[in-house]
Amino acid sequence: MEHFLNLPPDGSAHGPAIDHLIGIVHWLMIVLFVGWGTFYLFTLVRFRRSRNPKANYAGVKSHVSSYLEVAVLVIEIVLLAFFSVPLWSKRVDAFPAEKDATVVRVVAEQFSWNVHYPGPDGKFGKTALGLVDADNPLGLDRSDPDAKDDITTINQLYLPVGKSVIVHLSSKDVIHSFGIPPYRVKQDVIPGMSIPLWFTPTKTTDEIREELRMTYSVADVMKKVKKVALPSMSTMPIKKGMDMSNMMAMQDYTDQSGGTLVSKNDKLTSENIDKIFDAGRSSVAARPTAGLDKYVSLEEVKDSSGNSIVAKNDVLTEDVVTKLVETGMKEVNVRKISNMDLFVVMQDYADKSGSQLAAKGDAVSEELLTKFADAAINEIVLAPATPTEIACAQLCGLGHYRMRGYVSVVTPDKFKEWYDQQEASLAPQQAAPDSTASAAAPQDTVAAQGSQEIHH
Ligand SMILES: [Cu+2]
Repeated sequence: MEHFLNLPPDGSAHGPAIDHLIGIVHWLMIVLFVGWGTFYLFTLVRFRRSRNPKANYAGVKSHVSSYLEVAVLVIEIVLLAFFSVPLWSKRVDAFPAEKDATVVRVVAEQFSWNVHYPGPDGKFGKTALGLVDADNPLGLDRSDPDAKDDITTINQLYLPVGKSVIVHLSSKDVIHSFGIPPYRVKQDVIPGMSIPLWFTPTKTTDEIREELRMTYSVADVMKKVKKVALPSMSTMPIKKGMDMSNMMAMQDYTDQSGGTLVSKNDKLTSENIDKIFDAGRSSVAARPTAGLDKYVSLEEVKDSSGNSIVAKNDVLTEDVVTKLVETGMKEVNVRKISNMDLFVVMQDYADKSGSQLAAKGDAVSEELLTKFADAAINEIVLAPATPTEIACAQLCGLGHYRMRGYVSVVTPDKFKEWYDQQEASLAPQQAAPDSTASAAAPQDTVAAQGSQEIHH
């Protein structure tokens, strides 16, 4: 059943128990669905009008249905009392000792995860609302002795494998939800509360990525080639209140003092048309929107002076389409975009002459796919770049989808290396504790490293 449900890989010590419970709950639901469904169909036939012209006021006399209901109730009580509640109580009660665990605070905000490590002293430094700013989202008070060695990161949660983790969760604004599917944890994060959560990662991020290896057909993407017509530009008369939302401006429109009213590539909504009209114009240079951003160009396009304006493998965004339209082109050779840029290749690849095309861990780009195709490599092995992410499982606002924290579960050695590095980058700031600017330094370093280290 667990296999059939296609659950994400499980890298947590308590994961198998959770998956097992998910499995039996599904079995119970299948039995109930089939049982009640069959009973419903049975009643439709058995109590049809032609056979029962008169209603029977006595109703059912047998006790079978009562026994069945009791049986369902008993099964549900067993599931709750012997599976769910023990599992749940272990999650919320049987916390490991803090000295045996990696202890970390995670403070959610719209739309990021702020991570706070206590440093070697094991004590979280004081935080204060008044100190919160863009460079110090946690409001950490670096003048507090306990705070001197504290490490903070944004959207980067590093953890060593094989050691329990205790995460103290809180939120600065709205309700978020801290969920890491491969580690089978999920907990709502509520402003004004500090909620602890614990789990023991048994697999590193790299190991989980290995489990997600899959073969991808380069040949199939390359087959999705076609010629698409480009929209043409025209000068259209305008009137006040006109709506041309499916068209876009092909030039900037300014008022008398030179202020921009409507920019090139802006949609010609009725407000924008009114702005242009009110500025004393009676026509507008426009083209229909192309909606070709699902395609990448197969050709390089140069302007009249020979400068490349669209490179091979560029996505045909509206900006790019405008550039093509301006050259007077009527159609362009494209292929469907692969949408594989969140994946990395899982082995080294070289062309026939032996020169390297990609190394394990390289991100899959449209350009790289074209290189593979040119080298006649038809299939590649890939996996998600970031298989262990903190997903916010709560619709917490319009930027909710941007709220992605990267979890890097690494070997204890690598974790120590990372931790020491973070500590080392704190050193110059300790020499100048009064400087607020330097408080940002460790975070900048982390943010910069983070983007590179995702692939490791
Ligand atoms: Cu959120």
